Amino acid sequence: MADIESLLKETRTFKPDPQFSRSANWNKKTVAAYRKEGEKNPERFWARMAKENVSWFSPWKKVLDWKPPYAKWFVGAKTNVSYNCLDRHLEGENAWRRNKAAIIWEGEPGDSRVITYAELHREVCRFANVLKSKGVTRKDRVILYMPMIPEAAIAMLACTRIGAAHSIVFGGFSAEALRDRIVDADAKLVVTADGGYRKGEPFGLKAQVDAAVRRAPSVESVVVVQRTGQKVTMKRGRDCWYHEEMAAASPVCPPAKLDAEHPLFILYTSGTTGKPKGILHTTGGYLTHVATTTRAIFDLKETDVYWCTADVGWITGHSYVVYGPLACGATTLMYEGVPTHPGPDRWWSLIAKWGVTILYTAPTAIRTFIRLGDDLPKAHDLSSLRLLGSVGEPINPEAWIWYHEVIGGKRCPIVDTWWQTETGGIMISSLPGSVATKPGSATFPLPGIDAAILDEEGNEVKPSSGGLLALRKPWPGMLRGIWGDKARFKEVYWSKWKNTYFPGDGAQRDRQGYFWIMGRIDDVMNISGHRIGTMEVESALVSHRDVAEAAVVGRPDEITGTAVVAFVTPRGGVKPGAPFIKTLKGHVTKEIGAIARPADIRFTNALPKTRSGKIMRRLLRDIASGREVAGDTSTLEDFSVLASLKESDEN
Ligand code: 7RM
Repeated sequence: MADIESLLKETRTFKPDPQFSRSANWNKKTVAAYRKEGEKNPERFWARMAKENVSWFSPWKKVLDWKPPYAKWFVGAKTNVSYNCLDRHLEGENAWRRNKAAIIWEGEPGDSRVITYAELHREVCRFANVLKSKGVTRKDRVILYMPMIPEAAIAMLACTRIGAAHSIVFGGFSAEALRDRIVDADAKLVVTADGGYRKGEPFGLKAQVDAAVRRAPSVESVVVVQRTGQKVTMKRGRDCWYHEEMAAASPVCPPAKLDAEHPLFILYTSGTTGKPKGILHTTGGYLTHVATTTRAIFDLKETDVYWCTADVGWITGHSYVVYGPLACGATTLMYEGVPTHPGPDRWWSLIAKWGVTILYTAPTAIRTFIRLGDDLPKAHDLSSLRLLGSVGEPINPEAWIWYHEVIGGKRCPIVDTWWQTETGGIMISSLPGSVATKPGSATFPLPGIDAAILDEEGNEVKPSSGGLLALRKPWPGMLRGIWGDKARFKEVYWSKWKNTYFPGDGAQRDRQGYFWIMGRIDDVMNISGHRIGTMEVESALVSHRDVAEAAVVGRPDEITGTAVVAFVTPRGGVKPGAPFIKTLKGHVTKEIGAIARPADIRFTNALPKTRSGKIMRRLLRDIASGREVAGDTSTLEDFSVLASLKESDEN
C-alpha cells in the first residue's frame, strides 16, 4: 500500500513580482516553450540547453543513449569542466570577466580573499601541473579532505582539468570514514590541509589523513595546504606542502579534451544500511544540468553576489557553490566557518559586508535563526538580497514565511529546490519570475524532467493523495552508477518499477499539480493502517511558537502498530514539562488530527544531524524503541548529541 495520507493544509500563494518576471533569465514565455518542448521531446530540449550553456570542443553524435538503467548523454562529444568554468570567461566577448571576482572567500577568523577569474585560472593550471607531477592521470581518483577554503575549489577544478575524478570527503568525518572512502575509490593522491577553523578553534585534518593512509595502500602522495599553521608531521617521500609545489609549478596547462561520459567525481552518501554508496557523476551531462539550472533558477546576472552556504563536501557544494556558478561566470561566495562565530549574526554581517544578492541555504539553518530571534538579522542591512533558495529537506511553511518576511523583506522570491546527490542537479523547483509559490511546495518539475507520483504498482495516484516520487525519463545530471557496485545500483534505484528511477521520497500533488515532498519513505509511519509522513507532524510541532525544532519517529505499538514519538527542542526560556507536553499533544491534534497525536514527547537540546543538516531519524527510531543504536553513524555531525539523547531516555 503506497498511499500516504497527506494532512497538511497550506493555501497561501505568492505570485511572481511583474518587474522580476520582466527581467528574469527565463521569463514566462521561455518557460512555457521549454516546458512544451521538454514534454514532447526532452532530448531536443536538453540538446538546446547543452548548446546554450556549455562550450564543447567537438559535438555529439547522439544526444542520448538509454539502455535502462544506463544512460549516456551527448555521446561522442568532447568538453572539459574547468575550461567551461574558467577559460571561456577569459576569451573573446567574455574577456572582460578576467578581472571579475570568481570567488569571494571569507575565513572564520575574518580573513578574506577575492579571487578573479584570471587568477583562479592560473591557480588551477598550476595545481593541475602539481597533480601531473605526482603521476595523477585521467585514469585516477583523487581524495579531497579539506576545510572550506579556495584551495578546495582549486583542487576540484584542477582534477577536472586533467580528467582525474575527485572524491570529496567532509572535513568533519573521522579517519575511519576517510579510510573507507579512500579504499573504496582506490585513490592515488589525497589533498588536505593542516586543519581549518570551526567555532573559533583550529581543528586538525592532517593527523586524520595520516591515520587513514596508514591502512590505505593505494595512496602514493599527500598534498597539504597550510591553513592554520598548526604542527603536523610530514612523511618524507609521500607528503608535500601545497604552497611549495605551487611556487614551482607552471601556470600553463591546457585542458584535457574529455569524453562527455568521462568520470567527473564520486561522492559518497550514506545509506540506511550497509556501507556508503559512491555516487558516480560524469562530465558533459552533469555540466549541462548544473549550468542550466543555476542560470534559470537563481536567475544569475553579472552583478550578482551569489552565496550558497553548503560545504563543498556535500553535493550542493559541488553543484551550486563551485560548478554551476563558475560555469555561469558568476561571483560565488565561500565561507569557512559556522554561522554563530564570533556572534550569532555572522551570516547577516557577511551578507551586508559583501552585498550578497542571492542566498541559498537549508531549512535547518533557517529554523536555527528563527530560534535566535528576529533582532539579529534586523540589525543588519540585508537590502542587497533579491532571491532566496532552500534545499535539503522539506521547508515547513512557518520557516518559509519567516525566511520570506524577515530575511527577504517580503520582496525576494523563494525557490524551494528538490534534488539529491544522485540527481546531480535540481529537478523540482520554482522558477522565479514565472511560477507562483506556495510555502512548503517545491512547485513543479523543471522542463525536460518527467516526475510523477506513483503507487507501488506504478500507477499515478489521484491528486491530493500521497504516493512515491518517481522519475520516468533519464536526465543529463543523473548518476551513472554506484562506484564498483552495479547490482546495488539496480537494486536501490531501479527495482521498484520498470525503467523508472525511485528516489526514495514520498510526495503528493495538489489539485493544481504542485508537488509537495513529504520526506524519505523510510520515515513514513503506519499508524492504525494510516500511512503518515514524519515531516507533517514535525511541521505541526514547529508551528507552535514555543518549539524551535522537532523530529518525529515511529516506535512499535501493540494497539496502533506504530506510536508517534516526538523529540522536541523548545525555544529558549521555555520550560519543558508535563503541561507543555499536554499543550503540544493538543496542538498536533488541532493542526492535523488525533491520528498524528504523539504518544511520547521527549525534550532535547539538540537533534542528531548530518553535517549537511539532515535529521538522522533512524538513530532516533532506535532510541525511541529502546534499541541499541545500530548502523552507520559516520555522517553524524556531533556524537555528544547521541549520548545526551540516550541519557534523556534513562531519566
Ligand atoms: C540536495 C540534497 C537528498 C534528499 C532528498 C529529500 C531531501 C532535498 C528537498 C528535500 C524536500 C526539498 N541532496 N530533500 N531537497 N526534501 N524538499 N527542497 O539534499 O542527497 O543530501 O539529500 O534530501 O529527501 O531525497 S542529498
